[in-house]
Amino acid sequence: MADQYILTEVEGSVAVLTLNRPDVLNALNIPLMDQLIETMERLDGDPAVRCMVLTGNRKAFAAGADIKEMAEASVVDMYERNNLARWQRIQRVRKPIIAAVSGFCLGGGCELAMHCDMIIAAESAQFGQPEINIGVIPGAGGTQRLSKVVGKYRAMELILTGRFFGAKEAYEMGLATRVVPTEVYLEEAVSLAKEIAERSPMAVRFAKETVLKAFESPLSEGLDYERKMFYMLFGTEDQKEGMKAFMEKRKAEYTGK
Ligand code: DAK
Repeated sequence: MADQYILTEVEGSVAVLTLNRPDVLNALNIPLMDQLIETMERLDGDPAVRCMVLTGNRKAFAAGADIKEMAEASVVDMYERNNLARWQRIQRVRKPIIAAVSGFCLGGGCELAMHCDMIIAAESAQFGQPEINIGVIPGAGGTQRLSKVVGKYRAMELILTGRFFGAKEAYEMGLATRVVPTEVYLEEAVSLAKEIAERSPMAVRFAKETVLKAFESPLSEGLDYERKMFYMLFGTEDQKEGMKAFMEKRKAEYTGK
């Protein structure tokens, strides 16, 4: 039987996905990435699931792409592996994903966290893009996403030196959504996921898509996009329910219709 690199647990409408290669600090090899993508896409299409949490273990979220898998690769090998296509599939997941990070979150691991929509960092979290130390540069969006989040001058220092930085610094730079005690980092992420899961699933997905648009388009285009998404929500039962519940002073019950 193939190794199970992704453990999945569904709690109500929240799915928790755990990276499971603890012996190598959850290094992201191709079979793990394939299982992760397959799981995320399956859950993205499952109406019972409204939000996902992606985590590792206390010691490591993920210490990067598997160095042993790529050490001897040629340019052609790397091209043929077409790893970027795998990452693009993660980027296309429509439901929100919260990264719950403890321990090492490095290289491709940090890029994976940045593919998520929020990052809950345990006090023990250690982020970094250390690829420069092994003769390469970030390859799954690190140069672009980290720069957009923390700004050119901080990204430049982090990527050119490869130094690790802790949860507090990640929070101060805007990379981490929250820093929480290590004992409760997963509970905090799941609790945030449950809070989001109570909202209208369509509005949540549209909100995710529209916020992401802000990173890819000029302001005028993003505003246009937002306006259209806003109007579209008036075609959902959830919008009627949400506004009716407000007027009736009760909690809305969203169905995703
Ligand atoms: N790959 C493979 N194995 C790894 C690993 C990694 N990234 N990180 C750790 N391990 C393994 C170690 O080899 C060791 O295995 P054994 O030797 O016991 O068999 C085990 O995990 C425990 O690690 P250590 O003994 O080193 O543990 P320490 O506590 O002493 O040190 C550390 C922890 C995190 C500081 C250290 O392990 C470390 O520096 N790891 C490498 C971190 C790193 O350089 N990460 C960036 C990798 S490059 C792409 C997309 C993405 C990428 C590339 C292309 N495309 C779309 C094309 C991403 C690239 C990367 O992430």
